[in-house]
Parts: sequence; structure tokens; C-alpha cells
Amino acid sequence: MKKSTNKKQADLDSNKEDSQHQFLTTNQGLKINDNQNSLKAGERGPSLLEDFILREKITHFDHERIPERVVHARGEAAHGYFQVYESMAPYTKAKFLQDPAQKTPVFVRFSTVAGSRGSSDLARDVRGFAVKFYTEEGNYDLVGNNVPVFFIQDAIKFPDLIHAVKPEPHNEIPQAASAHDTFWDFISLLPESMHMIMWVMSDRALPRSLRMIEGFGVHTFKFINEQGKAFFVKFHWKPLLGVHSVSWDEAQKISGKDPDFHRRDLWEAIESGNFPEWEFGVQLVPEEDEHKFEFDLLDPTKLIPEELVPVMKIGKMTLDRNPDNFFAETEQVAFHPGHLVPGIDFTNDPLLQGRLFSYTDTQLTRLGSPNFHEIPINRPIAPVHNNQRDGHMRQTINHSKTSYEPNTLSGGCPFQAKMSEGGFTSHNERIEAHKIRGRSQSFFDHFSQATLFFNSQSDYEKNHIVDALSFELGNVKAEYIRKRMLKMLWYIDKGLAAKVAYNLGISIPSALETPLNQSYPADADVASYQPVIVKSSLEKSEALSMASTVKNSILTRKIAILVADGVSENSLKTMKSILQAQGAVVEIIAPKLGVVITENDQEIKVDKSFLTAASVLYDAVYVPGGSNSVDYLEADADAIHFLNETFKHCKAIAADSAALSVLKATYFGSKIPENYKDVSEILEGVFINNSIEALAGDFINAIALHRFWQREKKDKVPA
Ligand code: HDD
Repeated sequence: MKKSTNKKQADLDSNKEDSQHQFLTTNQGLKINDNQNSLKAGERGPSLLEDFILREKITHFDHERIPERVVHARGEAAHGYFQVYESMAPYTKAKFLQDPAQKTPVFVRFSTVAGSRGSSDLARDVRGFAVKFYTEEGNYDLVGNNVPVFFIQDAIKFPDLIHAVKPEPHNEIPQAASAHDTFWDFISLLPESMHMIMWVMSDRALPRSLRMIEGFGVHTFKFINEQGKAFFVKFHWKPLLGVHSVSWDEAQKISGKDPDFHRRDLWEAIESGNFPEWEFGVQLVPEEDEHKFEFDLLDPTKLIPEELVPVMKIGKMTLDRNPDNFFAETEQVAFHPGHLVPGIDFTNDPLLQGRLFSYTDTQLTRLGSPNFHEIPINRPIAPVHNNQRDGHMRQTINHSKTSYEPNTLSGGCPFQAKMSEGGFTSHNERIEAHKIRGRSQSFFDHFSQATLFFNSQSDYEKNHIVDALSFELGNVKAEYIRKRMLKMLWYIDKGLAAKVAYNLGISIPSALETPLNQSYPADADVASYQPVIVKSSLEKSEALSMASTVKNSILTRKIAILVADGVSENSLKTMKSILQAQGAVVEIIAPKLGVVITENDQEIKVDKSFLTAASVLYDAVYVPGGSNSVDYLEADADAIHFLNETFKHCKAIAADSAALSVLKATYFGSKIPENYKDVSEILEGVFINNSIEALAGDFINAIALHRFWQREKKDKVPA
């Protein structure tokens, strides 16, 4: 095996097994002669207990499963590296943020939250974005999400939140979905969740690709520099491909056509050398400015608008290698927000504080031993020396006589490290307080940033939020829960509440009769627990909308070309090669697999048939000319459905003029005038031209724009 220059890869190499040209053996290394038959008393007789080969094989199989993660069970991961652009020494002494020449290995796991390990990638859900940096000073984990805020303000509510969103306990329904009574029952009693609810009901919860999501550390953390000065810091990951989503109808269909859609997309991109990249950003607030904001920096339901504190891009992460083994790496990786390095510290955010307990605790159940840090994917590249010993599956052979400190028998080793030697010290924060089980009044504004988020959305994004809420609440059976939610929405935006109320067939005045309380302790003065209604001083924040994201490339976009026998070779090949030159992934889809015969009798390999492909798995579609192919496709229900659905989901469509009749046979085709000049003036994102080069130019620009969402309301299509 080739030795890797990536230190973590080199470290993992020592655990890799390769069966090429090797004999089959038992776990004890004994060569196996017959892996087909168990040992029996006679050919037709019972199996013998003595068959240690059978017993070993079946025993191992019986114990192959470990508990799935209690949240974020469904996930996929990749290896890569991180490089800082310039030294961050003025703000932090973290070593991996000092030297632009240094490549720090990373392992990143993406996940959905609510579904089980085998659930669909396209659930409406938050995406986990957990990064393990294998630094020279030990592992640093940034365990974030693709949403910058959280549902709850205090970790003590986390089990309640997760119990509410997971499938209902009596019948384990629904899988990987929040559209059910227990979730909305809880949420509608929890005004603090409203900001996050806006994000989860937005298109952010339906990514086109994990390579196209943002990541956030969520909590405010601290950077500490060499002089001991602290800065509050919010962490951001910004994808170079921009932030893009699919529609809800599409998400539901992808869940059936390819539940591994995101996993496959990430895997294939990395295998084909299209390495996903994110810029790492920080929002920095000097410690003395802690109270300059109209929200509390310790409140995890608030973000710092980029208009108030811009995001400074400080480095880049590239994912360049798929795991070799899903279980060994992706399943066994154990993240923990408490895995810190000198120069980075926590704040007193009560959600973060609770997380610091939960993550080690959960690994004990999941991975079964306090030695989970020794599992290859988890072990740091920095040396580990301490007096922790023994336990299930211990790998390290500690050969010293002492396992305590202080000692003299081992010369006092291992030593404590001074700060100057890289020893970690917690930030010397002054705390003077009464012990209290309570919440700060500065945490009681629950609506201002929910409103800010909603106001910052484009019209189509607002429509999607209305539709999402109408879908979710429409699946709630208890009408009083729907009403309670409508009252919450009313506080966010009256128009939003009115539109959802209309879809639910509920009158707003009847919804407003419901009392609005947040939950409060038994002995509390209820009046003092009412949410505080505050207006954000900011009307809009552009960074909160996906409308203004990067839309300048078709790199890795998947494009379908619909063909049948008799297709024009020139029309097909010219378009295909222009798209591929721009980095798109092009697939030829025909009535059956094998080859199609072009009009000049050439064979072209077919990638997918109408049976194995579906429009929802592509970003755009092209129809080449060639009279027999065109005649076939215009009469083929699968081809026409493919086009109608592509149109419905607002994607770019291009056709050679010779294939006009195929488009005419679609539902939207009736809008194409007889003597059209530019079809896209009537049907946005639809192009027909007899110059394939000119057509390709328009098509590429349109695919880069991602979607023509205006079509949704204007040109509805039954598909
Ligand atoms: Fe958590 C897993 C992110 C709050 C308790 N969490 C987990 C993962 C991510 C997050 C990405 C998956 C890690 C992986 O891929 O293995 N969690 C968050 C974020 C939160 C958050 C961004 C809020 C800002 N989590 C949170 C709270 C608690 C937990 C408040 C408990 C008090 N989270 C867990 C856990 C998990 C977990 C039970 C399940 C599997 C695991 O840890 O390793 O400990």
C-alpha cells in the first residue's frame, strides 16, 4: 500500500486489511478449506457442535450491529484537509490556524437528525456537519449543523425535543419526518424554537447536495490568543458551489427513487475528483463588546447578522477521499464539542454546556467502551500518554509499572505541560454568581430573528415556507395544536400566519384565542415567563436568503439527454461534449439499456433506461434531434413525463429545433408559439435552437442559475 502524506491517512494505513491474493482464514489465522458446508454427522445428518469454524462465523455475524446514534443516525463521511489562509495569531493561538503551509487532516460526517440509519437522505430535516480536525495538538471537533441556530436554549430540553420529533412511541410512525402531532405539540408550546422552525421549514432543510450546504458551529465559542485575550467567535462553513436546494415535491420523490441520493452524490463527486470545498469563516467579537447586541451571544437561538459582524474567511477545507470502510470509519467516528485545542474555548451557552456531558456519555453506549478513542478513526495523530487504563477492548499496551501521578518510580512521567509547552488551560473567565436553576431575561425574545429570517427571504422562498408549514401542520391531527402554531406564526409575520391558516381552513381570530406561554417552572410567576416581543433593528439580512448564493457554474451538475434509435449523432455529441467541458455529468437515457443506433448508424452507449432513471435525479434535460428518435419520444409517455416533471421542478430544458415536437407533446409545450424566436421569453429556462453551440451557451447559463422558481406559481404542471 502507498504511504500517504496525510498524517491521519498514514496512521490509518496500519489498520488496513487487504485480501488480494490471500487465503481465507478464521479469526485465528487458520486457513479454511471449505466455506460452503458445515461439519455434519453424515451428509444428511445434524451439524456438530464441534464445528468451531461455523460457530466463529455465526457468532461474529450475530454481534455485527451496534446501537445507532440516538440522533444523527443516518450519515455519510469523507476525509480531507484544512488550510488556513493566513496566521490567526492575533485572535487565537490554536496551532492549526497559524501556518498557511500546514495541511491539517480532517474527517467530516454529514447527517440528518431524526431518521434511523436506513432512512432517506431527503427528509425535511437539519443536516449535521461535524468536522474532526486531527491537529498536532490533539483532535479538535467542530460539531455543527447546516442551520446557525437551535430549537432550544437549554440542554435540559434536548431529550424532550428529540422524543417529540422521533417517530411516535406507540406505533413508530412516521420515519424521518417532523409532520406529526408530537413534534408540533411540543414546538407549539416552545416559542424559543420559532427562529429555528423558520429555517427548518425553508429550503435549507432540503439540500440539493451535501456539497451545497453551509455549516455553522451554532454556539458562540471563544478564541484565545497567546496574550490570553479572548474573542467571541461564531464559526461558518461556506460551500464554494453555493447553497442550493430541491423542491419539496422533488424531495419526496427522490426519497423513493434514490433514498441514498446525498450519500451517492458525495461519494461520486469525490471518486470523480470533484472534491467538495468550503471556506471557513469566523465572526469575531472582542470580549468587551459582549453586551453590545440586542440579543444575548450566549443564546443559541440567535445568530449574529452578517451586517453587524461580517464573516471573515480564514481558510479552506477540501474533502478528497472517501472512507475505505463505512462501519470502521463513518459509523465508529465519535465527535464531541468538548474535544478542544489550546486557543479555542467554550462559552456559558447553556445548550453547549449540556452537550459537553452528552457526547462522551453516548459513545459509551454506542461504541461500548471507554476506549473508543483508540478506534483508528478516533485516535489523534498527537501522541497520547496518561494513566487511564484497562476497560473493554483496550488496544494500547502500556508498559510502565506506574499508572498514577504523582510518581517517582517512572520519574514522574507522563508530565503535566506548562502553557508555554502547549498545556491546555481554560480561559480565565471571572464568574461570581448565585447557584440558580433559571434562565436569563436576555433569552426571552423569541420572535425578532424568526421575523428577520422570514423578511430576508425572496418571494419564492416565502412561498416554500408557507407550503412547508401547511404540509406539516396539515398532517397534524389535533386541531388545537394547529391553532397554537398559527398564533406563534402570527407573532412572526401576520401574512405568513394568514396564508397558512387559509390552507388549513382555520380562522385567525379563533387561533389567536389560544394562550401563548412558554413553559415555566412550577413555582414561577407566570407573567414573568411571557415571551418578550422585540423588533429587530435590522429589516433584512441578505445572507439569510439562498437567492443571492453563488450561481456561476455547472460543475458536477447532472444532465439527462433523452434519446431513442435514430438520434442525431451530431446534436447529441456536440451538446454532450460542451456540457462535459464545463464539468457537468451527462447521462444518456433511452427506452432500454444497451446502445442506441444514431441516424447515421453509429452505436452510442446508453447509461440509463426510463425504468432506471427519473427526472428528479437530474438538474436539467436536453432533447437532441434525429427524426426517428423524435417520433419515438413524442409518443412515449415516460419521456413526456420526464420532461413535464423537469419543468414542474423548475429546471432548465433545452431542445434541438429538430426535437420541437417532443416539447410540443408536453403539458407546457402548448405555450410554445408557432413562430417562436426565443421560447425562454414565454417559458423561463426553456431553450430551443438549431445551433447546438448557441443552445448550449443558453443552457449552461440556465443550469448555473439552478432553478426557475417563478414557474411554480405561473406555469403549474400536473406531473
Ligand atoms: Fe448533538 C450527535 C450537532 C445539540 C446530543 N449532534 C450530533 C451530531 C451532530 C450534532 C452534527 C452527529 C455527530 C456525528 O456525525 O457523529 N447537536 C448538534 C448541534 C447542536 C446539538 C449543532 C446544537 C447547537 N446534541 C445537542 C444537545 C445534546 C446533543 C443539546 C444533548 C444534550 N448529539 C447529541 C448526542 C449525539 C449527537 C446524543 C448522538 C450521537 C453522538 O452524539 O455521537 O450525544
